[in-house]
Amino acid sequence: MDTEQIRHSLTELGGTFAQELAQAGSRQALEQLRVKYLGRKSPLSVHLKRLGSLPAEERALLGKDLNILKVSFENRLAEAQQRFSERPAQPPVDVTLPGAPPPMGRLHPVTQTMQEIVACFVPMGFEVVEGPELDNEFNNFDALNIPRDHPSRENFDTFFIDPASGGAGAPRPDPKLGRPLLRSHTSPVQIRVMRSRKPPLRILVPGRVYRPDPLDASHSFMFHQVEGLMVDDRANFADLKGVLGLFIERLFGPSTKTRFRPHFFPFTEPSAEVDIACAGCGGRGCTTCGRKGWLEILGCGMVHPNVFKAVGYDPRKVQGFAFGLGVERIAMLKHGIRDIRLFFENDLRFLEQF
Ligand code: 2NL
Repeated sequence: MDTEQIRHSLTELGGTFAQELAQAGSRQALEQLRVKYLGRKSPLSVHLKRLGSLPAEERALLGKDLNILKVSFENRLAEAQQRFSERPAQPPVDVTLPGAPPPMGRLHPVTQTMQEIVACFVPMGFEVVEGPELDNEFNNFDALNIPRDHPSRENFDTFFIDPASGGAGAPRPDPKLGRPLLRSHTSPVQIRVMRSRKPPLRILVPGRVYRPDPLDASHSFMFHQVEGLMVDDRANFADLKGVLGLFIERLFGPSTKTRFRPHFFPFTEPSAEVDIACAGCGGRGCTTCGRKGWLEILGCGMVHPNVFKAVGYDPRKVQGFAFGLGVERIAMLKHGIRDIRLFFENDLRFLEQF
């Protein structure tokens, strides 16, 4: 072959290389191409070996061309190699598919129960009112006919707050209002409402309350209450029974048996506790109801005249009833929960069941 024929064959070689490279579908195919076009027995190598026998001028020119082709083959093979070392193509994304649902939260079972309780009273004309968890001795005790020497005022029965802990700007404790404290029931909110409004009143007060009880399966230093108060010139014990009867029907079902049992509260007279027949045993007695057949669900009574006097109402002109219940207790009865601490541990295995 003279140099002219060699050049011609190189053009063809470049063409077939490009064709075969485009068809190479694997690493092995590329390796075969490398051997065929760059290996020791390849036309390129053979031509390069023979360069020595050519006249100096032709040798330089053809050598240059052969080298350009060789480098070009090497580069294109390396490029193709890259294609195969990339990760296998992902299946295309279907943008019309619905997205992965984001994890949804929910209301805490105590909040759910509180809302269910409130929803029973709203159709009976009760208005929801909230007030501060940090209140004072007057609203929490004095106004509720709990005198200064009453045992529930002892340091051990209430969380008193050191007024000095508020710093230099802390309000000076008013001797009439007494020391600041964490409310032990939501009644101080009713006191606030009665002191600022005239009857008739129908209010419902949900909220957190605090009592320094040692923790056990049925006691917590913080829990939730819903209290209710109705005051006008004629609201009587029959109205109390009607309102609470309707509440129990709505929350526990229309055939729930109830009983009113005499009781004592300093802020009501007469007072009662209300029980429902235990759903676990149908009144026959089981471990849920302590073999009594009845479950206590709330306390109630006619507002004591001393409470009306304390808020500036004339007990000869107004009368009314009040009631209070523990939300956790109701939630435990409704769902068969055996330990109140589960509500406050934030364990999702518990909370996600509601
Ligand atoms: C219970 C019992 C009760 C009240 C709360 C009340 C409030 C005012 C006046 C009169 Cl302002 N009474 N509240 C009355 C009776 C019972 O709660 O066992 N709660 C968990």
